[in-house]
Amino acid sequence: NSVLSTESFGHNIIYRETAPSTNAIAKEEARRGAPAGTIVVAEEQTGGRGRLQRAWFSPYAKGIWFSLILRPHFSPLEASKCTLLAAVALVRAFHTAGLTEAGIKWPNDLLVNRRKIVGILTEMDATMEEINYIVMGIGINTDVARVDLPEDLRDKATSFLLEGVRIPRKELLNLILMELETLYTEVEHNGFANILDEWRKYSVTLGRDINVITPGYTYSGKAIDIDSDGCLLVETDHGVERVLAGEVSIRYK
Ligand code: BT5
Repeated sequence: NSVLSTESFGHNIIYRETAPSTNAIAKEEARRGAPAGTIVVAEEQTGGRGRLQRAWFSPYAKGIWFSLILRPHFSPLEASKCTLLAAVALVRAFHTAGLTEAGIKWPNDLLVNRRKIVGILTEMDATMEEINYIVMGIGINTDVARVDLPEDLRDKATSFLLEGVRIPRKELLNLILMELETLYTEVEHNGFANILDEWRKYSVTLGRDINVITPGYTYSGKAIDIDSDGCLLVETDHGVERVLAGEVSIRYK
């Protein structure tokens, strides 16, 4: 903890050499009353998860695989914007670390030169009225080399190493926790508006022609903006569609 410069984020650390998924552990710990700001970090995940039950590749000591427990006072309806908050915090931290080309692909990816370097998975336990906890899961490829990548990720993924930026994982995690804490504190006081503005600046999705892929059907259009709920607005031949994060993927055309 001596290296941490945060007020509370990361002061309570649950560290595992290996874990199925840090999100699963964090949810368990949150249910058992772990305080806000607790993080779960693993060197390796054997069952790392993305959205829609997709797998997240998390090889030993080659990345930062962690989950942060939050207990916010805002409405459960605002929770999905935590993913946007995390993305903005990560871009800021990456800038400080010397990786300046990272852009945000809505809703939960950071890309460098069209390749994915970060995935974010936000999960929540809440009633209609209030949030019990949020678990924000973040996976960052730091030391992943080309040979480490499975075939299907060779052309889709990148890392700090592959982008030629070297930074110790602890240092990067500290930078990230500082930015997350700063933005989260700002949101608890002033809401999400400023963060959505900053998100727009870092977005590599807005202005693009995209395919929206839902489990049921696919359609195409142009990503024009996000609204105050963090939904993506897509201009199609039939008018503007409002796309909710969670159950969709988008693909650039
Ligand atoms: C995500 O899902 O991008 C969210 C990933 C969240 C991972 C963190 S790690 C800590 C915490 N614990 C967990 O179990 N999860 C969180 P999605 O948008 O569904 O993207 C998944 C897709 O990304 C996969 O289908 C692959 O195509 C690709 N992918 C998997 N592993 C990758 C990696 N290491 N780097 C780049 N792309 C990857």
